[in-house]
Amino acid sequence: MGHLRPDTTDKKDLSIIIPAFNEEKIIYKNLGKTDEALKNILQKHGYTYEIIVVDDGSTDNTYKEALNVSENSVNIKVVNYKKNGGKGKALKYGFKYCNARYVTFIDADLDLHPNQISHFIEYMEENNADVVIGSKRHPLSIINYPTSRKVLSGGYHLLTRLLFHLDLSDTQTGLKLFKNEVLKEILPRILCKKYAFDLELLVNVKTRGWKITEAPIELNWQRANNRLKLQDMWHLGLDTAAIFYRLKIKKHYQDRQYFYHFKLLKDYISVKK
Ligand SMILES: Nc1nc2c(ncn2[C@@H]2O[C@H](COP(=O)(O)OP(=O)(O)O)[C@@H](O)[C@H]2O)c(=O)[nH]1
Ligand SMILES: [Mg+2]
Repeated sequence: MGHLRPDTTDKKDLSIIIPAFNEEKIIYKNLGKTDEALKNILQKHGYTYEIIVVDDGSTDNTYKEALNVSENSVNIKVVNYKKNGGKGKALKYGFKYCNARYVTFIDADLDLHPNQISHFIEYMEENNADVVIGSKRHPLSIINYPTSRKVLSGGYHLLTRLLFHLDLSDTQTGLKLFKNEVLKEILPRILCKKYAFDLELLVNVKTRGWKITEAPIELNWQRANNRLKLQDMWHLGLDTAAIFYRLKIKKHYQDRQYFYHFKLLKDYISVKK
């Protein structure tokens, strides 16, 4: 991380956004682990960070548990809203509270340990990239997760390759790193709120000409149960078809300054409220 110079403005060096839906059993422990990891890989070396937890309308004690951790750490901020909207909505909402040059998305279950963020930052700087995404199909990745999910992930990868010709080997992995300005430009264009959010985001990042690099990851499945339901897969399929329609037929993602500035203004007003 030799090239990441601590910021001299009041901006933090890194914001990490953690979407959380019904995670009361693990959120306390995992936020502690994340804070600890970032202290070691960033703070120790003079870099600053913030952890933004977004409670995505949980119906359990996720919000309370997250607040309990934040009371003991100046680096953790917890935000929430009432109605569950999906991981994409949570990440988009969390970004409104970010104040850092680099922004990371990571899942609350810590299948992907936050220690890996330092490699992501190195990848970004060495490759002069704007976005670094973790890929389960990178030759150096070490992955340990259920076979049913491997099959699903392989099928989805083929489908998206066929439809979008993206030269990316995995759009869906939870760990991603962005330059702040990329998200500022791209997020207002994103309409998907659930799992196809990742695909829509990356399609837009590519369409707008930002550079993406794939990084290896170490993934260790942590959950006792697979939470992905048949209904989620149905939504993923429908949303993917909608992205195809918007990209190829409606040309919705092409440059539309009016649309973009209107959305920015709307988002700004909703944060101020
Ligand atoms: N399943 C689910 N996860 C959500 C939702 N909103 C936010 N999340 C968070 O999104 C991340 C990934 O969810 P997870 O269930 O682990 O998905 P998986 O890793 O693809 O099986 C976790 O941090 C969740 O807490 C939601 O509506 N449903
Ligand atoms: Mg998970």
